[in-house]
Amino acid sequence: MNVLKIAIQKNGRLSENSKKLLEECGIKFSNGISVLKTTAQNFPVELLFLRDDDIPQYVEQQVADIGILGENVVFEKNKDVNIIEQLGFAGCRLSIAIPKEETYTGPGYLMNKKVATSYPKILSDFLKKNNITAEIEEISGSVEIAPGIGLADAVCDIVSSGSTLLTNGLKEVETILKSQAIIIGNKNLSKAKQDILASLLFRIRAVKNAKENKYILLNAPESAVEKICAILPGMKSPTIVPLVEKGWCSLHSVVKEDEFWERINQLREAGAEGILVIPIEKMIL
Ligand code: PRT
Ligand code: ZN
Repeated sequence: MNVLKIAIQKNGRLSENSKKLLEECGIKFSNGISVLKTTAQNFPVELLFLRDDDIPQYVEQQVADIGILGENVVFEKNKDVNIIEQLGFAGCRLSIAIPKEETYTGPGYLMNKKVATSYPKILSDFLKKNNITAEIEEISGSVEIAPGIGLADAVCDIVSSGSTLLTNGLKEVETILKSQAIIIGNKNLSKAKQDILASLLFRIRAVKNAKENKYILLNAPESAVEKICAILPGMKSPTIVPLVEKGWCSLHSVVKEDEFWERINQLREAGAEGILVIPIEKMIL
């Protein structure tokens, strides 16, 4: 029987969201005793639990067919795999940071300095692109303490809120890479595995679209409908249902999560009342 083997992070920032995404796609996993892998009960996939750093290599070698991990690790490992889909979670950036009292003058600041990082490939590409000669000090963890203990002049590390840099007396001065969780895939998947992947992606996109959008219902006088329709494009166009009260109707549509507040104000100004905003569970375009 054909099964698509999916590598996810065993223990870390990506683990919960990766499992949650698959569960939101309606895939149920048995709580097997094995800590290495588990098989889905109702979909032809198997989960392998790995360190994120190992996932690109295992996908290249087809120990796993696809993997879920951060773009930062994919670009650093630089394996021969396909990038299949961006997933929109685990957003972060790989940035250069320097002691906060220093003045940054651009990439040239790093000339002949020592930079500590767990991302030597991405950093070295950045330095080359900017014609900078600098020493790369590769360390695997707690990169942010390197300048404080005299190991390096600057760091190149993952930043999310920025608070780790701040507590270590550093400031972010240059973003080298913006990253989020993605799906990578082996380049030689069989037709049967490609078909499983296609139906998995169909479900993932429905979950992602649902998260990025809200269902909106509102009441409005008929005279305001045209103006409101221009603000609410919807998937095709808004649904309009007459209300018992003469001259009034209810409009239903879909708004993008990130445009939401801006649209709400425009709608109220146009005459909308009783606005309800509801999460969408799945959205198939
Ligand atoms: O054990 P394994 O090798 O599997 O895990 P790991 O320790 O290498 O990775 P993990 O679980 O820490 O992170 C997995 C992935 O999450 C990373 O590869 C990124 O794609 C993504 N991600 C998102 C982050 C962060 N946000 C993040 N904030 N990875 C790490 N951090 C760390 C960063 O290294 C720094 O120490 O958090 C600190 C900075 O956070 P702020 O909020 O203080 O800026
Ligand atoms: Zn790792």
